[in-house]
Amino acid sequence: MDATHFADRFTTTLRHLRGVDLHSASDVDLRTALAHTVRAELIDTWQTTHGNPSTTPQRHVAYLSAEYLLGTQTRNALLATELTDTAREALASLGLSLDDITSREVEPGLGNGGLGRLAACFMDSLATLEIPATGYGIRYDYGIFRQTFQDGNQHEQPDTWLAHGSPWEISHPERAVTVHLGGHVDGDNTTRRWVPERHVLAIPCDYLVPGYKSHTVNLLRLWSARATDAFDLTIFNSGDYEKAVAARTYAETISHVLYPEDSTPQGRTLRLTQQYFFAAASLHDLLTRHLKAGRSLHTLPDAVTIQLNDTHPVIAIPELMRLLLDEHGLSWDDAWHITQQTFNYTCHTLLPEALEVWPLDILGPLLPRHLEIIFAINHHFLDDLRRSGADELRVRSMSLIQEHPVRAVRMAHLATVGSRTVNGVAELHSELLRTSVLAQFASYWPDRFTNVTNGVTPRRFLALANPELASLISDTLNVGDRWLKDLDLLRGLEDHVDDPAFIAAFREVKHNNKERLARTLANRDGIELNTNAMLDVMVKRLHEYKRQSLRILHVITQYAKMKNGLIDLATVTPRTVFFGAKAAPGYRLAKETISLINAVATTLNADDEIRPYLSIAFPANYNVTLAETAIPAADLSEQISLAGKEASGTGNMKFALNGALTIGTLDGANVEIRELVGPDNFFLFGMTEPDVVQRQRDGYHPHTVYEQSADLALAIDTISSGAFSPSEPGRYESLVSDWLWNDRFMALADYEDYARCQEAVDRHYANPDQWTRSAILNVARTGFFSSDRSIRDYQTRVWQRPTK
Ligand code: GL2
Repeated sequence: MDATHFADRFTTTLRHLRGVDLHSASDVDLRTALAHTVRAELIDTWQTTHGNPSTTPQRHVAYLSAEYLLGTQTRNALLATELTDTAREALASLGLSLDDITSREVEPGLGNGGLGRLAACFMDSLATLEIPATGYGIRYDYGIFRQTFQDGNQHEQPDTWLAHGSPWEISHPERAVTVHLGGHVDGDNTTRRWVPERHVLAIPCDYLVPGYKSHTVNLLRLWSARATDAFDLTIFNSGDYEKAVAARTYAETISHVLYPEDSTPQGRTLRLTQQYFFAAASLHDLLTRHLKAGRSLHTLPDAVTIQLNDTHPVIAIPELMRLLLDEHGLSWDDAWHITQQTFNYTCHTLLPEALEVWPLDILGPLLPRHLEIIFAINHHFLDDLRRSGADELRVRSMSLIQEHPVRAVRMAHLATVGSRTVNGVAELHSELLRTSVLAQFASYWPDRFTNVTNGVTPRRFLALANPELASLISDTLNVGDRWLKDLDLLRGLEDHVDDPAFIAAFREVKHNNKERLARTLANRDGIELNTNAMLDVMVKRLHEYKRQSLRILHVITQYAKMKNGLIDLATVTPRTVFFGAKAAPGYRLAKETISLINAVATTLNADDEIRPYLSIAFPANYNVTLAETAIPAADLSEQISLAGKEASGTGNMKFALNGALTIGTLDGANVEIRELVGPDNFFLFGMTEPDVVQRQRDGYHPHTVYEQSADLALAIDTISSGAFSPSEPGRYESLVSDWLWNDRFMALADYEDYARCQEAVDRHYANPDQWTRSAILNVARTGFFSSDRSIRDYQTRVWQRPTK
């Protein structure tokens, strides 16, 4: 399609779809028409990919995830279809700017953080690698809350991403699927029948997922909940209007809002309802398609592999059993064989509180038949276990049911028992799964466990986010943009690491990216960014284990020393410390940390003497869109979680690929980043995971650490003195006393080594050639972290066809 043709289609779409012409079009009209114009291009390819499943020889991948953190769609679709220049030219010919129109696009924030963003990267890679796949999830009416700061405190506003419609969505109310809930189970010992009490409709809302320059467009099918007419009518006819409305409200609440807890879920009935709602609708979809293609249910594992993204969709395992047993009349053994060969489970955490358990008194009333099936699965499993010689202690600890503090289903155990393969998301994490969290399962089924290290899509996080670096790479490697599909080609940049012209160009790109970020922050937040300072970035959800506290404590020490004349300002490497972080609304310590960071920011940034050397930028509402501008501008990437707690991290990969150096612990994928970029190009500090275990065993006393470190004490005492909260000196007492007497994630224990390491960062940065060299090597050596590689690993380690 050429620019004239594009312009023509665009204006026609404006007229026919929005009923406006160019002169009367609003921002929303322009954005919607542009999206539809590009979307039309994807539809034909999509229909060949998904038209007729029986002619598809490849096994279909179904990715089940409660979260997809997609980011904006239009620029990505233009990139994938190679229409960016055409669109730009076409719009310019109409007096419009592509960048203006796309910059106002609203991102669907249907996820909390890394787990949801990973799902989005995987969808991109599946399509790019031409693997037929469907992503299934929930179309939340409200995604992750919009964060604002009032007096430095986080406030949550509803995320109204659908306010002006969703032009990338194709919704099919006529293809709704009914999902049942509640009720009881009838029957005798041989035939059991679920008599549900409530029914809701699941409406498929489809998003097209284009592969980059590929022949595949995949589908992301998000389910939206609606009340069934039948349900409403019965009540309505009985004359109880209020009750009819209540029924509708109940149904629609299911897909209303994303739970904003990252890594620490709360066991609420509505959350389990959400999980079952999308798992059941998705399985219905998959089975219908399978049967329509004339296939037998016994061949399901040959045709489809279902990847469970964490435990959120694990209720799909007993649901498939129920369908096979109760609806299709299969025997237990056959149903179990099919189920167990179809599912795979990815675990994304090590925190015990993040491993979901569902109390029987929540699960039972909502899904009575599923609870029976779970008990039966457990019965068979524990019998086998006993037969293999396991003692009762072992049987109890591996059981799918926990007895204390309340009887509950352990979803990670159910997932492990019901899946063919279980994987962790980085080498260290998979190892810790095998040796600690799921150790007994790993020794019982050693072959079931594997690792697939996470990855990120270079299309969004290099080509779109960092166009200047992308074109420098293309010019330097002389392979066009082939590297975008084969990220190992970045290795070729190593040949240019001593080339003065390349070094200068690389440095200029970084500087331009800082200028771009400065413009964004000025417009978006009224924040002034010093583009001549080192940009030191910590962006991720706010959680104690990630240790934003460690970062801010060190900033405070530096500030206090500068104020007290303990640091000669003339020797200081100027830094801007950039934070982006949302806290779960009910997470008190996390919210206090946000407040403290803002208070320190206010003090530092108002201090004319200090500000040129040390300042803080903390824009509210960090999201994918802001990440795309912040990451390319970063010099230093803060990945400072307590070793053994961050399963992988994926921000760490995005920074390295964009030429930031990491200061980090040996945690998650940091370990692999450091191995690849080399120890000279990575700033390592802190305890290792075995150190952490040992230290905890020996008894950890943070107060003693405080007494023994003058610098740490300076930071904490400065806070306690009220320096950042003059009107309320005791404002941060709860944080301080938690550090001194609890410090579950041992920020204090790693403080001294972190401070030492930050000095090494300063020395390295003081030599720009040395720093740029390290930055280039970070880009050159991290091609491994393309999500294309992760998906290929899933293909070879997880998704091979089962052997009979
Ligand atoms: C997470 C992990 O915490 C994070 O380390 C990992 O990179 C991602 C993706 O695998 O998954 N687990 C989790 O529950 N959330 C994550 O981000 N929310």
